[in-house]
Amino acid sequence: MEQLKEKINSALSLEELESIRIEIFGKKGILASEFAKLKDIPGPQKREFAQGLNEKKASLQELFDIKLEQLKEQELNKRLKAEALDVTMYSNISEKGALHPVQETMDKIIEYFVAMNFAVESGPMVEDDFHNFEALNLPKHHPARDMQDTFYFKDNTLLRTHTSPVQIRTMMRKKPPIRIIAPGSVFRRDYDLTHTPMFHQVEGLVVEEGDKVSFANLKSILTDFLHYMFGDVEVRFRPSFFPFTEPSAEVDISCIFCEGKGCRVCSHTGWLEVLGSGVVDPNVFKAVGYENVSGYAFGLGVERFAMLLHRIPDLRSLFEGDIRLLEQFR
Ligand code: 2NL
Repeated sequence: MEQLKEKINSALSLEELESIRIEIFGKKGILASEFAKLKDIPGPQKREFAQGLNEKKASLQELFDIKLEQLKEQELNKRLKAEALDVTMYSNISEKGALHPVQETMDKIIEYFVAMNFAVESGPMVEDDFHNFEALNLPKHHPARDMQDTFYFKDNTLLRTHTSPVQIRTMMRKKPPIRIIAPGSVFRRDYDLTHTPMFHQVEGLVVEEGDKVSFANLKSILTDFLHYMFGDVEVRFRPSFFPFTEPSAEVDISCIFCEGKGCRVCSHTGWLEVLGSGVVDPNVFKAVGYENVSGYAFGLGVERFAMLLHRIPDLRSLFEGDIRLLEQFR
């Protein structure tokens, strides 16, 4: 009996205690074999023997339970100590962060125009019909303001589909000369390989009194800008149409993937379209209350520039937030 108590008391782990439990209390254990002797004990002593055995079992059980609790607590404390986090611990392991390629591209575009004496303007993303469409010579029922392209709220409010309303607001607030760019997020109901419902634009606007500003000024600055962004490329102005400019031109660069020889990216034309531009339509000036002025404007999609500069094949990878994409830009 004392030996068994000693055995329980000397257990050093829950594992050891478990094997002792089986040895003493188990089906084929010491107590079981003691109880088995009961059938050989003659009648009169049977009761006394059984009683003694039950008392022995109860006191061993009590000792066992105490020991079990002790060891459980001991092991818990051991684990807590081993898994403890020192939140005050100093660490000099640091990983360098990176700008998202869209932000980095936006910064580079802004840097160019700031160096060219443009001011950076911003405005609301929730706009109204007048600033987003009407003032830009986009009358009601014009296909570009189709329900399919625009996110509408009630009461004439919508998510801006371009950053042009920033320029409209600036013109209504200030007199010429105006020399600004408007970078920011814009929204259109479109989602496929080459379109996301939110993307980024930089638009530019230059306005002077009289007839000082010409298409030649526009050509000059955009050609220089594209050389700054893409290096030694050919730049081509191609007649086009926008409701807010007249004349209008789309601007192409020679394909940076095949040097203009023709490949899949440029659809075998040798050219990549990168900008829209033009001389501001008189109807736009009328809408903001300007008279006797001249100006040019342009607009570009930042994601497209980022994709070309970094050779990113799928537009959607810019919006998935996959850390493995971002890690490549450190
Ligand atoms: C494109 C075309 C363009 C403009 C944006 C503009 C703004 C005002 C007045 C006149 Cl307030 N024009 N913006 C002009 C021509 C083209 O963007 O393809 N963007 C990605």
